Amino acid sequence: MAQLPSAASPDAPAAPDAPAVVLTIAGSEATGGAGAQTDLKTFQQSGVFGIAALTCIVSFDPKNDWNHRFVPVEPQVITDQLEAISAAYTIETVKIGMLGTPATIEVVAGWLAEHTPRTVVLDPVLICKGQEPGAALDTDQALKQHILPRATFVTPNHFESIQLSGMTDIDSVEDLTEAARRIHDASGAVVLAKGGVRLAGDSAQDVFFDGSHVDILTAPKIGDVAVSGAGCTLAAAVAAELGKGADPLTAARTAKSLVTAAIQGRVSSNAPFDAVWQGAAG
Ligand code: PXL
Repeated sequence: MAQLPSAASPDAPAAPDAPAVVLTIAGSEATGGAGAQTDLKTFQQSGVFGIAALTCIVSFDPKNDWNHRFVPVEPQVITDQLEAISAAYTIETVKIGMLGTPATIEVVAGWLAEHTPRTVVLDPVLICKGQEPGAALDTDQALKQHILPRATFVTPNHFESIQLSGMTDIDSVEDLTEAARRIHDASGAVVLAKGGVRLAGDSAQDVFFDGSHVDILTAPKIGDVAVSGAGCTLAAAVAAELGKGADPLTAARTAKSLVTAAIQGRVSSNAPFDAVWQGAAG
């Protein structure tokens, strides 16, 4: 009987270089434009092995102005996912997206404290349209208190930059730079504060600050309306690049060009917003 070559056979092809492993701890957004689905597409596009632990299920409601229906995953089920993941792999690079409740934050903060991954990219998702305002405030407080200090890289959008910096408004790149400095001082993390379509002018400008160096990342603005999933894609691409060994500024630049291509190649649907398409990055 002919013998099948085993992996150890001298005839077996050489194994390719193992990809970097990157974990996202994020919510599911069912239409695939944002959340964990977007993170996994970005990881694949960036050439890393993506893993996801789900924190909540978001289902937009087309009968109610596309508001978010938000269902948290049981804390024990989040713990179980993280247990399986960290038994299978040593996780050195994590991206954190929507957490959604103080109970989820407690689980994730505990896991971060136990496993101390080298790189923690935090997309500080503060608001979900479907959440009850009181609960959202508690969640925001818990995120600032328990997750932000563990982040090594933070990617706040315009609204999140105002909330995290304590500034009353951000109207210019100078304001955004001040916000990035304040968020760095509060967290110690590298900050990529996103101006996106929110600041006046023809370009989408983001401010990078690593504690000593400020860099303004600029790309042409594509339309005036934010595209669903752009923030998730940027943070996931930063995590992927850091996971592959890039330095923070190079990771930010590569992520910015991926997200710009993904916005250019966006997909429209029957929902009132377009979704980014990572595959357009080529
Ligand atoms: O884009 C922010 C975001 C992140 N994560 C989930 C979401 C959204 C926005 O809808 O649903 C799960």
